[in-house]
Amino acid sequence: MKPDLFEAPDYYLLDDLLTEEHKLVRDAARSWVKRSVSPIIEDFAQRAAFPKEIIGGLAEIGAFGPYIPMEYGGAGLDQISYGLIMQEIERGDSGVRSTASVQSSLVMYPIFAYGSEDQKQKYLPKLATGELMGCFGLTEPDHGSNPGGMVTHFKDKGDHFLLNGAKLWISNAPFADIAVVWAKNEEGRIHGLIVERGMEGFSTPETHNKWSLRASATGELIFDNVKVPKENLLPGKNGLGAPLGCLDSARYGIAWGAIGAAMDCYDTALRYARERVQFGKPIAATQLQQKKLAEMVTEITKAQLLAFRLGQLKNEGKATTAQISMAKRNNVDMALKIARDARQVLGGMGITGEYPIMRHMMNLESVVTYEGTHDIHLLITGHDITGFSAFK
Ligand code: TGC
Ligand code: FAD
Repeated sequence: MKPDLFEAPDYYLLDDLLTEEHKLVRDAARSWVKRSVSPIIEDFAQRAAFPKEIIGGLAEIGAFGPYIPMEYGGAGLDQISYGLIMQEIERGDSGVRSTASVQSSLVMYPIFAYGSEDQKQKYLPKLATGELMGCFGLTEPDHGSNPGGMVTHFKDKGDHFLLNGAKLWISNAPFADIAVVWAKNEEGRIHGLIVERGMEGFSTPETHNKWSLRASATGELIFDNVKVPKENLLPGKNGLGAPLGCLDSARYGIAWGAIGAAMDCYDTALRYARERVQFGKPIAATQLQQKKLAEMVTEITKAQLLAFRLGQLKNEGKATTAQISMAKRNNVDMALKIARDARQVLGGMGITGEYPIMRHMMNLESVVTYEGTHDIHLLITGHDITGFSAFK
């Protein structure tokens, strides 16, 4: 793979809107990605292996619980800093960002928001340092877009709960120490349970043969009469709104993360187009390639402004689920289209691992699907503006 010469586009001088803290956090994440992710990621993606050695670095740049208060080991940052960290990590690789998203928004967030004080003290500091890694089990083989139909369930056995069922497509599952699992009780009400590796009847087989997110470990969660201690139930919230509330936080991070992947594709294509000579002149001097590059930077700029404003709304506690859906959907779609155009700018070289574009493009096929598909987010907007749910 080529040396990482990344320079971020900032066409509308977004940096002027950032605080010194935002820029420090962003620049620290950017340098770490150049130093620790870019040199190794292509090799891990080619081998479909998760680079465990990056866990410590992710913790150091504050990627595990950026907005979780410092008293629980988090970085205590605001939502724009959180977004900027996700942008920089996904600039390196969506799978690495996935690892951070799951740990922060899908494991630390539910424990922080819905957990007991004992659960917070027990798990959050260790999750923040990466000493413990977690995963989030919502999706099931027959319930993806419709998680409310889940069949994984638990029964009250007096001194413990007995958990049965299966989850599919779970990021980090093959190596996670704990899983935040969503399951129905005997009344059919959804609750969150913390399941620990080593509990009898709990297994996490890895999902192989992925063409996307190859540097992220994905697996199943199988629960075969697992005895879960009663103190492992998250007491603070139940119902489908509990897992969906975590998704709001993760989807917000993805809206920023996708900008990072798009920036990397644009920056790579721009540099290549300036250097690649055909018909006696750089291809960047041709109108067709300029159209692609000009449209890319326009779309990145629009996505940056959308994410920044959403970050302000999140900081003020005013961001709605539907606003987050719009940003996740728009920005991931934008990144995927840019990846496809950028790959064409590189011609045949675009399909190789010498450049990051094809890897980003394949990764983004998962990003456009997980955390709610492109279609589902459109329908969430449709519901919000018309008042009619297309799901019922
Ligand atoms: P619906 O009737 O609309 O809602 C049920 C209850 O939930 C409430 N609610 C929310 N609460 C908090 N935050 C949100 N985002 C919420 N959205 C809805 C809602 O108010 C209601 O509450 P109540 O009290 O009235 O009961 O539910 P529905 O069954 O019609 O489904 C709605 C739908 C389709 C939008 C939803 O289920 C959905 O978002 N589906 C997509 C599933 C999804 O996103 N799965 C993601 C799995 S995790 C993942 O992909 C991780 S990848 C991570 C990585 O590697 O980076
Ligand atoms: P389906 O729900 O079967 O959808 C198939 C198609 O039908 C889609 O195009 C969808 O948009 C469309 N569709 C569905 N319903 C409607 C409708 N009402 N109207 C119109 N079209 C509709 N889940 C977790 O819980 N935890 C994780 O950590 C996690 N990590 C993941 C990692 C990867 C790499 C992947 C690929 C997925 C991951 N997921 C995870 C699961 C992910 O959230 C689901 O794949 C996603 O929600 C879609 O569910 P599905 O794959 O079952 O597709």
